[in-house]
Amino acid sequence: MPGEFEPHERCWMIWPQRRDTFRYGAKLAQKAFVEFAKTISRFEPVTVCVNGDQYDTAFMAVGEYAQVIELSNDDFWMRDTGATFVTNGSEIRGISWGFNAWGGLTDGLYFPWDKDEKVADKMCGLINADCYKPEDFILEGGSIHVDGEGTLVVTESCLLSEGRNPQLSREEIEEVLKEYLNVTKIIWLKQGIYLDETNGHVDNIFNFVRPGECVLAWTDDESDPQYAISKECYDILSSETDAMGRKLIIHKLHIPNPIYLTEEEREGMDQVCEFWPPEAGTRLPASYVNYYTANHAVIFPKFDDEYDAAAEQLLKKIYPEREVIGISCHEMFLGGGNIHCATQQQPISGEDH
Ligand code: KQY
Repeated sequence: MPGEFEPHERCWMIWPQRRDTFRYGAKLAQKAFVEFAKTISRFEPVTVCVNGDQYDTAFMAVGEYAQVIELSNDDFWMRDTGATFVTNGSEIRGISWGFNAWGGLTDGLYFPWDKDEKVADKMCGLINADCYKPEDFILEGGSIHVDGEGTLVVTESCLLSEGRNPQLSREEIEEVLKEYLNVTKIIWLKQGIYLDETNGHVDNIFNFVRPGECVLAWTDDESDPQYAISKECYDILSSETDAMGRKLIIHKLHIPNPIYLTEEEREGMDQVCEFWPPEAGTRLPASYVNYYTANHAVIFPKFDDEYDAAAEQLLKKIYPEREVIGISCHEMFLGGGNIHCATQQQPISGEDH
């Protein structure tokens, strides 16, 4: 699996539509999404997948910037339901992991998820790529980050969660990941961002800038529960070497001030059961690390927070060769993820590389 910072053929996304996670029938999330898709399309071709009932709406909104195709789905998060692409240097193939809405009937986030389960297979079909299907193995794309040179970073809280692969030991999970992603070194962080409903996806707390160099979500506020989590990640990353034997250069990317779900935002979401949407006042898992590395660009989430400027400054410093663009992400973020979770890169296959 190439690193995300390597050249892309295109970026895949899904039109936001869920009424129980986005507010006001997802209208505000759709507006934010258009800005987002338009920005990515300046750097690489974009494909937007959409359910049939919203095809015309999506086409009118983003058809000018993206290829819009009908592809049934249950939710917006292409990073997690889409194919993970791998290449052997001359050919590209997809991996269609099992998907159970972040924990199935144990602690998953919705039911049913049958359309999401098929998104990756359909993507591979559309680009005529062969598709691997690991048997009885649940994984989301947001729970893995690779450096393209043999190193994979994951979190224990997610990959060892009860709702995913409880029948497998940590060693057995490692075997599957090594085989399908062709990695030789797996670095296990303990947890992701505080209260992240994905059981702590790695892509909200950590990212590779390039081989040997990474960013880590951070806070200087020792009273914030995030502090102990980030500090533990920092200690693990500083004591590890990657697959090539390098010590990692770690950049601390300060999180925004805590953001809480407001009563007004909650009221805008459809109530679908006793425990959804969550209560007003619930802290949301905000992190600038949830950015997308596009061809020649980095597109990062802005939270209208005092730390937005510091995030932009750091990203510009560590990505001098890329344009760094901030996008107001709040409406998409209300859905539980962010910019990185909403995308899936298709790497350029070997021959074009
Ligand atoms: O963070 C992600 N990769 C997706 C979050 C999904 C939340 C569903 N409500």
